[in-house]
Amino acid sequence: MKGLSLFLGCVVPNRYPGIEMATKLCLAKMDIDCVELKGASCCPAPGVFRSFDTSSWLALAARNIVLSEEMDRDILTICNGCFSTLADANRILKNDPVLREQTNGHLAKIGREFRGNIEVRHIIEYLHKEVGPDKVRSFIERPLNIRVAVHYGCHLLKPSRERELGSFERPEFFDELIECLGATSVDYPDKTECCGAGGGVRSAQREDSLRLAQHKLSRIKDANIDCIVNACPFCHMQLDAGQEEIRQRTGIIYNIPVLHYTQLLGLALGFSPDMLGINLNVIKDNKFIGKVENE
Ligand code: 9S8
Ligand code: 9S8
Ligand code: COM
Repeated sequence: MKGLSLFLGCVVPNRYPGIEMATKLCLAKMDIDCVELKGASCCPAPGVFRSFDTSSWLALAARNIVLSEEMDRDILTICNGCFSTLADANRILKNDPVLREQTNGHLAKIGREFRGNIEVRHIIEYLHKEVGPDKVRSFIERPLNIRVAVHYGCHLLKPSRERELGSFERPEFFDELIECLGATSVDYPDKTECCGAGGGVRSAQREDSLRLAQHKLSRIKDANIDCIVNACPFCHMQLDAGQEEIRQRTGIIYNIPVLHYTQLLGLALGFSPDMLGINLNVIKDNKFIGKVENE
């Protein structure tokens, strides 16, 4: 199997740099061969660019893929949106000779060519398939005795015919990666529902977008959990910053800590909450931090 190149996307470097720290600490600790994908641009975001203009979406995605091809490494994404764009574009370009030729015409202008010899991975499916919950468990230094509401997000599961992740209506792979850290993944209604951010909805229709987030957050609050765990910085932003936006509009206070999976994993691997950037969230909950640290 090839080594990996880490594709950061836009939201992590610009809004939640703690997720980048957490990812790098976890990969190093688990001895996973991964280097940064230098020179990458926006993936570009599937729900936005792809919806407007497929050929420029494909050309920009192809350029990012080619950067990793040139290093002979598979791409590792830490965001559902980036995974969606890069995995879908990679598959389309491998299988459709017409689109591949058209895209290579664009790439030729910058002296590059799509060859189709690498894979695109998402950190959750990668850890589940290539490392496995048992091996992940073997790295744990601080078992987490907490209740977690996992939020899969849309693009990790769909289009389901392309994802090969088992059931997309009742998926289990993400829950298994949480339970192997000692935590309990709590079931709640509408678990696989959208956070409301994707597809440009958060930018274009903020009020509708927050209504969807509010629905999801209230379901989660009722489940009596310690934190939400996601695998997508865009979901992360919506569920974290969105809580404050909802408070300003409605007065409803959820106060639920939100962690990217790499931050939860980092806690279990023994890193401090500060090293993992958990304090960079909008929602700061010292009770949660105390509970994790005093176990
Ligand atoms: S890059 Fe630009 S906007 Fe974002 S984070 Fe994930 S999806 Fe791809
Ligand atoms: S859910 Fe629906 S479209 Fe998405 S993956 Fe991330 S953002 Fe939240
Ligand atoms: C969501 C990405 S993760 S997008 O807004 O649908 O492009």
